[in-house]
Amino acid sequence: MTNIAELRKQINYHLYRYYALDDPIISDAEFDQLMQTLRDLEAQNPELITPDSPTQRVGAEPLESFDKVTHVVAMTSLANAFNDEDMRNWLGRIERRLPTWYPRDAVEFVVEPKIDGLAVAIVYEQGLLKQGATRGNGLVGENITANVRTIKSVPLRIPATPDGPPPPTRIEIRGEVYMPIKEFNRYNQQQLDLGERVFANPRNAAAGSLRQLDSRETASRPLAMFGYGVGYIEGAELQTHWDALEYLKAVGFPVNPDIIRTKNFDEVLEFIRQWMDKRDELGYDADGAVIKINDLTLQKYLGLVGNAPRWAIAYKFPAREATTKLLEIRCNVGRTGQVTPYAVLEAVNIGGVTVRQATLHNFEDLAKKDIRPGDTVLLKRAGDVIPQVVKPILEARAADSMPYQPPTHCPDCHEALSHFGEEVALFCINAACPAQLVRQLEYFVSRPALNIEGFGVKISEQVAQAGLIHDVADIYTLTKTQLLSLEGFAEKKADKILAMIDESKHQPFDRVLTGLGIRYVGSVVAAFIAHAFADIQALQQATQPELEQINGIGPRIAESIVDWFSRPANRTLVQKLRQAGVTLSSSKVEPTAPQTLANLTFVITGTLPTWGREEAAAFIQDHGGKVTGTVSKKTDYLVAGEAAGSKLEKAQTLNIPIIDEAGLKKLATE
Ligand code: JCF
Repeated sequence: MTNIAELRKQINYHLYRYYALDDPIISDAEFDQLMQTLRDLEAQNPELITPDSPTQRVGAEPLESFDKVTHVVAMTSLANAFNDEDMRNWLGRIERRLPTWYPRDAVEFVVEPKIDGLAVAIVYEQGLLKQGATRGNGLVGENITANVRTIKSVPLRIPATPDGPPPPTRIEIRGEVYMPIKEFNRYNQQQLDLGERVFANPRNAAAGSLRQLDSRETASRPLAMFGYGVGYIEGAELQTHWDALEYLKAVGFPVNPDIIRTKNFDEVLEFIRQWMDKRDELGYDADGAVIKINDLTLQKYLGLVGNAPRWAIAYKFPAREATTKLLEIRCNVGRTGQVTPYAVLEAVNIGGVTVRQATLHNFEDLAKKDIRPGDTVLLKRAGDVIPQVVKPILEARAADSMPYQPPTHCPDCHEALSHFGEEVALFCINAACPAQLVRQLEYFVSRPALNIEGFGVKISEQVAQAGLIHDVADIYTLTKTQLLSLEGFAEKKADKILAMIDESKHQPFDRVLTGLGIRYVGSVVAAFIAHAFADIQALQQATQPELEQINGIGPRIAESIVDWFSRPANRTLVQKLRQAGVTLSSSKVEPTAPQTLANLTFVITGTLPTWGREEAAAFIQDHGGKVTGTVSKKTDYLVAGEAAGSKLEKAQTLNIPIIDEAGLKKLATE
């Protein structure tokens, strides 16, 4: 048997290679394999689970509220500089205070990009992560330990390196938690696909994710961290800030690789200039640079002014902000029918980019900020993110201005809009709404779905507007003559598109499922479904409790699927796709096990002696049986293990046969 401690060490090392060094030495698949082995071992030997096990990063039970944490050493803010002159003045102030014994040309500077995230302090005791806290007001922050533990680049134990120094008695590591731009854009796209809220910027994304009382939610957010200093340390000595950063690297804590050290102040300014010019390429949202005096003794000597250190300063990059006139508030209709507002602006240049439109996020946000047509508004642009309207400039508001009223009717098809349950979002529920059709088609042909190359946004609009299609299945009946009637189409292009459409019929089931655009069913969930259901017929007939039995599907997704199939227009769509010859079943329908449990419905409860509940469910399903979550008259057998509770009682009252794991195996082999 693999030594569990050894395996854990191996995995932690690979996590360090991946997250701290950005230099993995095994493939993702190999890594997943190691993790699975560890999970299996821990499942069999729960007493061997340790708090620093990589399996313990999935989040814990939700909290009622965060406890307060008083910082041992205050977490100061930084004074700001806005130009080179401010920087030279800062240097002048330091040189004037330099003690006589300190040679002027011995002063060293450390310069780093300033990340726009959330400052966090992490305490390790004897190498073990004990506490994570927000900065709060600098003196008192919030205890977010459970959330910090889910950030994969944060080691649960230091050293995380195989040859690192021994762990210090205690250390408080400070740094910035952030969401990398790539992850931010990916996360927001996924939220859009699910019809969910998006974050305005990476900073809000990091702050919002860390503020979750449910750390399981934080675990699902792609956060990262860079250490930028040590609050205090017991059991090791540090002479300089650079030493501190080197020390963090040595124990395997991630440190921004862009940080530099120099004695030359012109070089300091030069580096700041370079980052400013390539800030869109840094991979994280940087709002400036931080310049620090390297020598910790000198830092101490210089001390604080107010609540900011004299020995450090933040050089703020010019804000990519501008004011302009908001001409009009218009609305878009998305694929799910969700209507979202955006601003049409008088063109304005922000940091070299001409902006004519900006996002207004949603109607709630719009109302909260009381943004009105005709207002002069403050705009902001960050990284690769869509420009956003920050607020109206109230001083410049016209006397006769009126609050904005959200639309009552669809801007495209003019049908009345509706709300769903508690949600503030507005929806156009007209299945024949042309705007939705264009969005649905765009999505159907997109890369994660049917991946029909060459069939872009433009063609989607053309075929919908020409009335050639009424749902996405209609693309399979498009004719060459029809395509040739559209602007910009010649023989060759029409032939090519038709061939690509034809080819897409062979795309696998999960891609077709993705393309249907069922709310909450993106490509990941679609893959789970395609794995669990042999064909769309079976999926269409599944009830909500049955769907909830499937790995990766919760009540919200299950409800959405049932709702989708309950609509006649959608059932017609499925029928049309079938007639067109599109793949609507999984290829791996070949049952390997004899279907001895066909037509039988099982409920599993309690702890089984050797199988986990999922394993037992897989066994039943492999043998053709069904597994549901609740005992009812339709249940044929209750499979009960140790500590079975209310389900056992219910089965007894309903006179449902109760079997154990051995009984189940026997039943399947008879
Ligand atoms: O990246 C940052 N946002 C950042 C903030 C980096 C630093 O080195 C900082 C900081 C705030 C305070 N250093 C201090 C002392």
